Amino acid sequence: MTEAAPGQLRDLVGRLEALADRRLATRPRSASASARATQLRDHLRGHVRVRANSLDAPLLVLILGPTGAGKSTLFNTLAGRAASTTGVLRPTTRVAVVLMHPGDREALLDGTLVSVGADRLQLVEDDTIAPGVALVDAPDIDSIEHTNRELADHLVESADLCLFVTTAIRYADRVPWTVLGRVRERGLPLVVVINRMPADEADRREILTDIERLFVDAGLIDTMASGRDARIELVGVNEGDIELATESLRRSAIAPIADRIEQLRRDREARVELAARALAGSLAGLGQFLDTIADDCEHEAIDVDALLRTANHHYERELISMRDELGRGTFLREEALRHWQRFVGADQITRLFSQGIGRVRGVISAILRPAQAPVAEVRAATTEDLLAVARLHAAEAARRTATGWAEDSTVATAIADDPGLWSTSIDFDDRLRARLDTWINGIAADIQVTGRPKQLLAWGASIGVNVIGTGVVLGTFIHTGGLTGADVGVAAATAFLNQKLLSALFGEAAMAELIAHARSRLDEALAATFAEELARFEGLVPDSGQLTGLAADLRQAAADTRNLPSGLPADLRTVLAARTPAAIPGEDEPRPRVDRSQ
Ligand SMILES: Nc1nc2c(ncn2[C@@H]2O[C@H](COP(=O)(O)OP(=O)(O)O)[C@@H](O)[C@H]2O)c(=O)[nH]1
Ligand SMILES: [Mg+2]
Repeated sequence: MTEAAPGQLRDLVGRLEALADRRLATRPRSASASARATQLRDHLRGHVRVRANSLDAPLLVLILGPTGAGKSTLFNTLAGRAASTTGVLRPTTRVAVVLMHPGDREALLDGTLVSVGADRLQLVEDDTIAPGVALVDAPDIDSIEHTNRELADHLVESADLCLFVTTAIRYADRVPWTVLGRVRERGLPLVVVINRMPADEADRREILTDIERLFVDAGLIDTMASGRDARIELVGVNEGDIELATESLRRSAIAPIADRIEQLRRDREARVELAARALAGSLAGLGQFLDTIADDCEHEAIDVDALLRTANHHYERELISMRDELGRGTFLREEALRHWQRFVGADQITRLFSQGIGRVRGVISAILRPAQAPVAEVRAATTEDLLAVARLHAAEAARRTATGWAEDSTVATAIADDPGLWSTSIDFDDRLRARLDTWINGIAADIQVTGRPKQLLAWGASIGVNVIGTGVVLGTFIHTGGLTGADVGVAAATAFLNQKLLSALFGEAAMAELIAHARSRLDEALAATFAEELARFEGLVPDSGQLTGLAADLRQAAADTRNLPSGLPADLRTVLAARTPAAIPGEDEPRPRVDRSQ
C-alpha cells in the first residue's frame, strides 16, 4: 500500500475527464458513439472521481428495471412509506426518487448525483435510517420518454450497486439486455431481483433456471456462476399483497433485499467493501471502454476523410473546368469585346503594325485616345461575366457535394437543414467581386513595375495605365494561342489586335510575363473563393487529425489505466478508510448470506 495510490488515481481521473470532454466536443457522429462518450463522462464524474476521493461517501443503491416490474413498490417497501408513485398507468416515475439520511444529502449532491439536474431529483430525507446508503428508484429503462431513459442510464454510471428488478411473469421479454450489458461493462455490482415469484417451489426453481439460461445466452454468466463473490446474484421475491396506503408490500415479502440494505446501513466495513468492489469493477472495465471510444474516433476520422475527399473532388473539378472555360474567353460577352476591338483596331494602328513594331512604339500614344477607351465598360462586363461563370461552377460543386453528403447519415440532417449548402453562399458575389477588383488593381501595379525599366511610364501615363491594364485583363482570357479554329469571330479578332498592341508596348517576353502573372493571380483569387465555399462543408465535420490525435491519447490513457497498480482499490480501502473514524455500532456482525433460491 502506498499513500501515492489515491493521488495517482485522481490524476488519471482528471486526465480521463479532459479526454471525455474533448471527445464530446467533437460531436460523436453516431448515436452509439455519442452514448459511449456521455457514459464515460458521467461515469468518471459520478463514480470514479467520487470513489477516488472517498470509499466512505454514501453508497448509491440503484433500483433499475423495466416498467411495471415493481421497482417503486420495492422502493416504498424499503422506505416504509408511499414515497414513490406506483401503478399501472405509465410512466409513473419521471424523476429519480432518492431515499437518504439528511446527513448524506450534501455528499450525494456534490458527488454521485452532481450532474443530475435538481428538477430530476425527488429527495426523501429520513433521519430514522442510518446514514451511508442512498436508495434510488430510477425511471423505467424502457420508458417511452427519452429523457426518462436518459436519466436511468445516467444513474447506472454513478451507482455502487444495481438492484435489477424484473418479474417472474414476463421476464423473458422484459429484460433490456443493453442496460445490463453496460452494467457489466462498467463492472457495477449487480443483484437481479425476480419479483412476484409463485409460491410453488418447483415453479420457482424452473423460473430461476430459465432466467439463469437467459443470462448465459446474453453472455453475463461468467460473472454469475462463480459463487459468493459473483457480481450477479439472483434473488426471488414472492408475490405479495399490496398495502394500498403505502403502495408497498409487507416487509417480510422482500426480506432478502431488505436484509441486504440493512446490512449495508449497519456495517461500515461492508459499505467500504462494496464501494471498493464497484471501483475495482470500474477500473477493470475502463481500459476496454477507452479503447472502444478510441476505435469510434478512428472510424470517424476515416469517414470524415472520405466525406472531405468527396467535397474536395467536386470543388477541384469545377475549378478546373472553370479555368478551362476562362482560358477560351468564350464566356465574355461579345458586345464588350467588340468595343475593345474598335478601340485597339483603329485603322492607323493596324497599318502601323504592318510596318513593324519597333517603329510604332513611339506613335501609339499619339494615336490611341485614352478618353475613348471603353475601360469602365470592359472592366464591368468582364467582372460580371467572370462572376456569372464562377457562380455557376461553385453552385454545381455545392450541389454535387450536398447530394453526396446527403447519403451519409451522420451529416444528412445538417445538409437537409441548410438549403444554402445546395448552392453558392449568399455573399459569394461580394467576396469574389472584391477579389477581382484587387486583381485588376494588381495588374495596373504590375504594368508600372514592368514599364519602368523600359521607360514606358511616360507612355503609360499618356495612354493610361488603366487602358493598358484592360488590355492585359482581356489578354488573360483571349489570346491567339488559346483560340481554336472553332472560336473565330470577335474573340479571335480582338485577341489578335490586343496582343499586337501589348507586344508593341512591352515586347513579346514582357507581355507574356504580364499575362502569365495576371492569370496566376486570378487563379489564386478563384481558388480562395472556392476554398471558402468548401469550408462551409468542412465546418460540418470534426477535424480528422484532431480525431486521430484524440484516439491516440485515449489509447495511451487506456494503457495507463491498465497499468494502475492491481491492488489499487484495496490500497484505497486502506488509505481512505483510515482517514475516517469508523465505529458504527454493529459493524462486526457477520454479513448474512443471500440465498439464491429465495
Ligand atoms: N399484487 C401485487 N402487485 C404488485 C407486486 N409488486 C408490484 N405490484 C403492482 O404492479 C404494478 C407496478 O408496480 P410498480 O412498483 O409501479 O412498478 P415500476 O414501474 O417498476 O415502478 C403496481 O400496480 C403494483 O401495485 C406484488 O408483489 N404483488
Ligand atoms: Mg416506478
